[in-house]
Amino acid sequence: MAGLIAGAADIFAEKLAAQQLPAPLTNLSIDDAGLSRSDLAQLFESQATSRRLDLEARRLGGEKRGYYSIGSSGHEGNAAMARALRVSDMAFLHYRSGAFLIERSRQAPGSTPIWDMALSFVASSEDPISGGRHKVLGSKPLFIPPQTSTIASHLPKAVGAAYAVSLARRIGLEDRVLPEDAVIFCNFGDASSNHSTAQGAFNTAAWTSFRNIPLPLVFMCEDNGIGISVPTPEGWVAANYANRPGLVYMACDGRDIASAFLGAQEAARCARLRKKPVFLHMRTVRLMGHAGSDVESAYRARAEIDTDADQDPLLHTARRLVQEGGCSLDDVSSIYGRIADQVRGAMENATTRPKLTSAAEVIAPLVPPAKTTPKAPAPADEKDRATAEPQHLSRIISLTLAEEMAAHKEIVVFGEDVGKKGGVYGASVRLQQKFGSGRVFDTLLDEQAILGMAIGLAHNGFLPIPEIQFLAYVHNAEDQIRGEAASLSFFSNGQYTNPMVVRIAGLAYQKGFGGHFHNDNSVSIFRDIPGVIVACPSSAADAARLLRESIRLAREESRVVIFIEPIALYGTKDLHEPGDGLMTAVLDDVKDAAPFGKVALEGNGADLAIVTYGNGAYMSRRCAKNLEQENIRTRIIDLRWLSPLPMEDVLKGVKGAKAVLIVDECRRSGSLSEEIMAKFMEAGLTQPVARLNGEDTFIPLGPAADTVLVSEDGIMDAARALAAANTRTKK
Ligand SMILES: Cc1ncc(C[n+]2csc(CCOP(=O)(O)OP(=O)(O)O)c2C)c(N)n1
Ligand SMILES: [Mg+2]
Repeated sequence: MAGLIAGAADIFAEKLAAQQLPAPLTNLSIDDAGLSRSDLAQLFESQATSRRLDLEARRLGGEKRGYYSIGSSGHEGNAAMARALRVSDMAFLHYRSGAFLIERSRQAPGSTPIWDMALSFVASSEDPISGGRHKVLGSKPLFIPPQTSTIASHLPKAVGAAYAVSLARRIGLEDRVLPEDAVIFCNFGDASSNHSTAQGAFNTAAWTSFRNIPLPLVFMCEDNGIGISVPTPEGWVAANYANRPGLVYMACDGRDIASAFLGAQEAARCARLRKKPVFLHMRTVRLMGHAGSDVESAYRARAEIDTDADQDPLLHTARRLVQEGGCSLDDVSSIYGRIADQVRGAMENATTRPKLTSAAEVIAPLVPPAKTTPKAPAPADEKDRATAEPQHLSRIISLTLAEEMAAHKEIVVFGEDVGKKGGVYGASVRLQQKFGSGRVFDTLLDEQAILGMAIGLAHNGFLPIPEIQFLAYVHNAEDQIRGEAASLSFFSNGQYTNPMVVRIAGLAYQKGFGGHFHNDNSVSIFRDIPGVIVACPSSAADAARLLRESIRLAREESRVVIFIEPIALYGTKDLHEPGDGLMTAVLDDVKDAAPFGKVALEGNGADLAIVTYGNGAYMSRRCAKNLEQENIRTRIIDLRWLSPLPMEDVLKGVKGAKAVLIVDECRRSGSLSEEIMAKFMEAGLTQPVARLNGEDTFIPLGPAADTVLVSEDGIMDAARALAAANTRTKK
């Protein structure tokens, strides 16, 4: 035994050798839990394998041949949950779930969990889940999408996935990923249960269940009593969840495999058969500190650390193997020794495997691989008369959504007030009447829940089109896009994707509601998220074209698209004169889509190219007419795509123009005009360039708003100044 503990202290092995097995925690037998001797032996193997992987990861970390490691030691009771669930019960895992993953792999013949995890721990490009990008617990054949390290951020999508299981059944979705009777599983720590993201997910699940909507979901809180160095108040978790309306509370002891398996089975059964969300509270211990670099003795008393070590779940399973499993202590020791050798061999081998070596390789899965067989559109539904008449932007959006929903049965639209009311601006009007409350539904008031719902739905083959009511309100839920939706393809090397089109009403110039929160003019939070596409239409016709292309990008290329709808243009009908109707469109006449990465070029004036989007494009069009009367001939380059910026097309568009004006309605700092300016510099643009932006401020109420926003007067002045400078240079 001594040989196998070299490098990192193996307290389990030491205690086993010293025959220090703990007293039973319960009077349950393995028979009571429905476990056979061979079940017990297999569970022990999974637990022991996970433990040895932790120890080896630490050893390699210490030798600078591996990386920061956060282990599963003390939490190996979660193997019982893996055994109680089916492999197709999608699992969103806490980082201490090594034993769960190993145990689950028994249900997928041919799995090689030790080798796979070893490759992941040493960041080899052969790691089958992340391709060497991150140490994550995940697997495509095991239905385990990889999770990020942000605690609790996987809970909203678990709720969404559970909702997606029952919704797929209700509306008869054909191409679903998960079986009809699947359960969704997620686990997390005791400290994480306090996070607002977790609280939001519990509340969403409870709210859903309270309304008698089936939600086959198990939340498992693995309570080791501490979060890094901060103890969770004794009894807090039970007190908090034992009596929540809509949540079924159960408890078990993860240190004792019989108790853990009983609890796991009961929770799985309740979720699967009663379709109720369950909160399973599993007692665990944390062994070897929080993570590889953590010095636990700095904040925990020695006695406390030792007490936990005495209650090691491996020791409890070992005791059962001896008392009920027909093994001797020597048998247990030799099983453990064999596993230790196997894990060490795998880890050593893994260190010799290749790593990612170029930026191109690293970033490749930010754009997911194209689908091999995009689903064919269904035959078009009967036409809405409204498509034959001129419509303003918000109505065109609802009509385009209707067109797309009729063609693609997997599309679902949801958000705050999108159902009966049809959205606060009517952009989803009449969709619920047409497609039913399964495909168009009101959510509870929680943007994080809405976006988590979108991710979860996407995991079961839906194409979600969530609506965020106002741009200013996406910020408290931003991580669901930034940390979760956008990163999934990256961390799974393109194996998991969550395509969606997030519609967001935003930008300024709104005359109805005033003030900042309904006039938020910054989109910078989306523009730096790797892989995310941002689109913004500036007219009704373009809204149809851009929305079609955004939906295609999500459906066929699995992309995450943010679709910013300028609120101020929602109801705008006229461009130059009252009654000209130039901002409206007849949907039946707009047959095309706006190709991704291509700008809309209007006019070919040689004096000035105006690069703009959204409200800026609207104002620039109006100004172009007036400038023409002053002999300043313009062309307008409507970006359409705000991220990634279609710079190749922009550079083509400005060619031959004597000057360039960037009309960027967003506030200056972090604005896309900064990026355009930088790219103009890099491209060696020779024409004079100027830019207009909103001031770096929040938007005030009433006419004061005009003092801080780009205005038509401002555009006229800047255009004249550029033209005059050109005339002077010519002289
Ligand atoms: C949102 C967020 N904040 C902070 C952290 C840093 N962090 C990582 S683990 C952790 C403690 C989690 O404790 P608990 O939920 O009890 O899980 P345990 O590690 O005990 O299993 C913290 C604060 C994080 N990963 N995510
Ligand atoms: Mg904890």
